[in-house]
Parts: sequence; structure tokens; C-alpha cells
Amino acid sequence: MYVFAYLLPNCSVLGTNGAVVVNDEAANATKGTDFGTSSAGLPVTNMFSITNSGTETLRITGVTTSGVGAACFAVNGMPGAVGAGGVSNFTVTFNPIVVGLQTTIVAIANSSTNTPYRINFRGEKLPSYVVCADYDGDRKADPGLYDEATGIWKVKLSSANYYLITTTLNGLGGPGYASVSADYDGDRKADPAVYREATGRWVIMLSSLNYEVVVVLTQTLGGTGYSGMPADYDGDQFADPGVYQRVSGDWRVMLSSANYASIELLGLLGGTGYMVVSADYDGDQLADPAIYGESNGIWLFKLSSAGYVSFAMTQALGGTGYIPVPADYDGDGLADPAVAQNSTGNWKIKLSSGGYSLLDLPNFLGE
Ligand SMILES: [Ca+2]
Ligand SMILES: [Ca+2]
Ligand SMILES: [Ca+2]
Ligand SMILES: [Ca+2]
Repeated sequence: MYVFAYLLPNCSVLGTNGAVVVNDEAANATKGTDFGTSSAGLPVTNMFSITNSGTETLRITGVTTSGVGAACFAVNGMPGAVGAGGVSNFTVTFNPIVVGLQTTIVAIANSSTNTPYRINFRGEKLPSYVVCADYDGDRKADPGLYDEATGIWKVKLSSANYYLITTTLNGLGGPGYASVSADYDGDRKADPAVYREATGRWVIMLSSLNYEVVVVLTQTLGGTGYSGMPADYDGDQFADPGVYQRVSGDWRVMLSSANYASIELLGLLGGTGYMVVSADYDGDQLADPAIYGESNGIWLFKLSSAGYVSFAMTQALGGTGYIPVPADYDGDGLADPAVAQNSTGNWKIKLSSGGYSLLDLPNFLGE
């Protein structure tokens, strides 16, 4: 004897990890509906699927996006129908064209009882890059921020009682350019510099040439997927241009002491969710490769004075909403771990000269 089961079409959306994205649930990083933060400003695409466990064809009758960040999200490849017992894919691209937290709701109208199927997405574009370096040459780092959207640089000079300078630097930078300031000419003053991820182009304004000459690196370094991260790894006081592949954690560095020959360090440190924060943390004048966890505020170092063995800072510093801003703020020759929260302008610095106790600077420097 048969019991005839007639099942209506059923609509279920699966996330990037294959788990069900429940109708109207909050955006979730492991399911791919939370795109996290993007400091590079490059589009990210995630694939989702729609399953139909019913015995009738599921019809998709319309897709709408709403919410303040709708312009930053695009839905592609939405099927018109999913057959009985079938599955079909679509993609959502987060294109962080606007600074700040972006959210949208994608509503999928369909022929099941689970309609409209609402999916919450979120993603965030960090507004500024960090440009903390010693621009005035007094051995103390000068806190700074650079806004990619406007090309405006803000720096508080330590030698002028942290007086704030706001400048466009004759148009150095702008959309598509990240800051990579460091002392490239070895005169102890940081040189404002920018790196274009799309092309691997480096542009440097040299302090030793009165900031009047803009130098472009003759060879490209980096490109899509690579973050710029200069530091003086060989200890000759000339910054070494370097890049970091954010997914694999591969590093490439052009050593100034080796005529800028490029060395590759595969899987050195980092990977997805980590930023490079290399600086000289142990004060031996050799930069120490280091990474920072964007969401958890974990810091990991390979200290040059300790054979480059990896070790982690005992306490987290920063996390979601913060950008790392390590530099030698107290001028004792050791870099100080630090983070800044752009939305509030709050900074937190662990000064090496103060036993790495936490210094809170509310409303210090932000947008
Ligand atoms: Ca300074
Ligand atoms: Ca310089
Ligand atoms: Ca060097
Ligand atoms: Ca060191």
C-alpha cells in the first residue's frame, strides 16, 4: 500500500559553508553573509545555493535589495526556477564603494510558503589607512591617518607638540591607493608613499629631495590580493618595499641592502583575516615580521633578536572596528603595539617604555 505524498515546493538558501541561512537571520561570517571588513576596498564575491526538497518546481518570481548599503551589494545568477529535489547557485558581491558599515536585505519572492525569503548581508569598508611614522625625524613616531577616498593625510607631529597637519600632499594617493609611508631614503625622516593594489605601482615622495620629487618604483611589486607593508628588515635604515598576499600569507620583500633584489617567503605568517604589522619591536634595528588578527586583536611576532621564533602577545589588543597602528611613539627604539578606532578617534597604545601597560587616548585622531 502506498501513501501518496505530495510535497509543495520548498525553498532553502545555503551559505558558503553549506549550512542553511534561515529566513531573516542575522548576517553570519561562517555562512558568508557577513563579508567582514575590507581595508583594500576591493570587491568580494560569495556563492550561495537554493535547494528545493519538494516534489514540485520552485519558482523564483522576484529579487529585491533594500537597506542603506544596498548599492554596495549585487546579486547575480539568481535562477528563475529550481526543479523538484534540485539545487541552483547564485552569487552576491560586496563592492565596498562607500566607507563605513554597509547592510542590505535581499528578499527572494518564490512559490513556496517560505516567501519572501529574506537574507541579511553586511560588510564594512575601513575609512582610512594608517600612516604612523617619524616624519619629522625626532625618533618618535607621528600618529597619522590617510583617507583613500579623499587623498587627505592627517599627521600629528611629535616635534611640534603633536600639532595636527592636514594636507593632500599635492595629490599623492587617492582612490585605489593605500599608504605605505616609511623611510626609503635613509635620512631618518619618513617619506610619504602610496601603493596601488590594482597595478602593483609604488609612488614615493622622498624627504631627502625636499618632498618635491615623486619617485615611482621601476618594477611593479604586489598587485590584486597583496597588501603593501614596507619595513627595514635588513637593518640598513632604508625601508624595504614589501607586500603580503592576504589569502596565502606569502610575503615578498625587496631588500635595500641587496640592491632591492626581491625575496619570497612562502606562508611566512598570516593569511585570511590577518594584517601585517611589521616593525622593530625588540629594538635591534631589524624589523620583526608581525601580524594582527582583524577580528580578534591577536598579535603574533617573529623577533629578529630571538631567531625569528613566533610568539604571541599575551593579551589581545584591538579587534573588529580597530585598525592596527604600531610604531615607536615613545622614541626608545622599540615599536609599541597600538590600535585606533576610526569611528570614534580613540587610540590604545602599549608603550614599551611604560612596561607595555595600556595607554587610552579617547578622541585622539579619527575621521
Ligand atoms: Ca616624530
Ligand atoms: Ca626619508
Ligand atoms: Ca633596509
Ligand atoms: Ca627587531
